[in-house]
Amino acid sequence: MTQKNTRREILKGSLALAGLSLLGIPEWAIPALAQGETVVPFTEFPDNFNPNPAVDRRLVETRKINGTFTPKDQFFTTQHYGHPDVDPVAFRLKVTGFVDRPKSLSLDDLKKMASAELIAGFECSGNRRPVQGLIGNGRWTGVSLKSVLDSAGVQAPAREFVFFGADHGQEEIEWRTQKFTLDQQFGRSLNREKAMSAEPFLAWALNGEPLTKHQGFPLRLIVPGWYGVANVKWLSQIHVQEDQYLGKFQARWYRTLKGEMIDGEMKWKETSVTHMNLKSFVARVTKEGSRHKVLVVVLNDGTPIKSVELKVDDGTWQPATADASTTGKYSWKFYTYIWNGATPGEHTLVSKVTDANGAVQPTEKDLETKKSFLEDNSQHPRKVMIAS
Ligand SMILES: Nc1nc2c(c(=O)[nH]1)N[C@H]1C(S)=C(S)[C@@H](COP(=O)(O)O)O[C@H]1N2
Ligand SMILES: [Mo]
Repeated sequence: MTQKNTRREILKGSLALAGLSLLGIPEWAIPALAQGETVVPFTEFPDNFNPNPAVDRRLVETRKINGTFTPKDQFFTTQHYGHPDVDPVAFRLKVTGFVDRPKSLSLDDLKKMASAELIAGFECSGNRRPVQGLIGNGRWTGVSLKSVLDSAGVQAPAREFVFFGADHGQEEIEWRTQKFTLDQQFGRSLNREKAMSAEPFLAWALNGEPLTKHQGFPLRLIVPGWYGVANVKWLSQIHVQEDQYLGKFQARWYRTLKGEMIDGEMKWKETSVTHMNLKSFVARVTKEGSRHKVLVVVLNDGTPIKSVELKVDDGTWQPATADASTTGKYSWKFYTYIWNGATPGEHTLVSKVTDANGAVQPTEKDLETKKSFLEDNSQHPRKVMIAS
């Protein structure tokens, strides 16, 4: 609380100096900008937007994004049971179930195995308009999941790898007419093919520093290219089993209900939230002299990006330019569009991304049959106000 207040005080102070509040820009909107560059307000944004709606929740203010990697004190944070305290000295990662050599690994044991780096961004599958703040990009340090599993010796019947966090809570579990209230750990699973692939990563550092409590100290799983929910924080156990894991956050909460026409018939599909869908959105618009600069953020499952385009009002799609600072298969990507001749008043800016396989970011209309709100990767028309 104290920390937050202090930060707010500082923000208020610098705002008063800059006089931005006179322009109607709320106190938290202070991106570090080039000299003479100012932020153009989004008129669709909630006036009362609060990037810290609760002690254990933080959203990224996309208009403040000013670097490839999201700083640790800005990285979004969301989870179901709050932030548990894990003692790093007593910490052990247990590997149990269908393995030849069950493990109980300290942080040092893990660090001795290898130390690799991974650049990966992700968004929560619930990230959506108008704020789009459940998103971040990091440089993670850790060891590949595969090397830990190989050292434990995965046995033939193993089909499902369950990742438990140290966080837990009381859950009411319903089965037909029965109800049980039970204490449960947060758990998520990967199938054998995914778990044993080269990508999944066990990270102990973000941007070169130990993970913060918010981001899963001391150890978390990162599944590059997948939605945030796969990235189990405060990882304490990997249990290898034969049966599918059907825990609440695996089988019930993180699924998408969507209609699909197959052979002229509507099929209602319920699918698991896994890899990120191709998405872009206008993160901020700034004014530099007489021209405006539109920053577009792109995230997907790692498929190379073919193009990003931007449309102003009823104009034609115009190409945006890739920013060289955001390369790397699983990094988020920045694109910029220079908007010349913007006229005073309200305008709508919308971005659209196409990947190398020809997949195109859908419109809101295209996602009409998606009933549940997760996995909203639709094009997001941003409303901005150009001052006269
Ligand atoms: N142990 C644990 N890990 C978790 C969660 C959780 O509730 N418990 N929430 C998941 C969800 S839904 C998201 S979007 C990401 C958020 O990661 P971040 O807080 O580092 O941004 O953590 C995931 N990992
Ligand atoms: Mo999430």
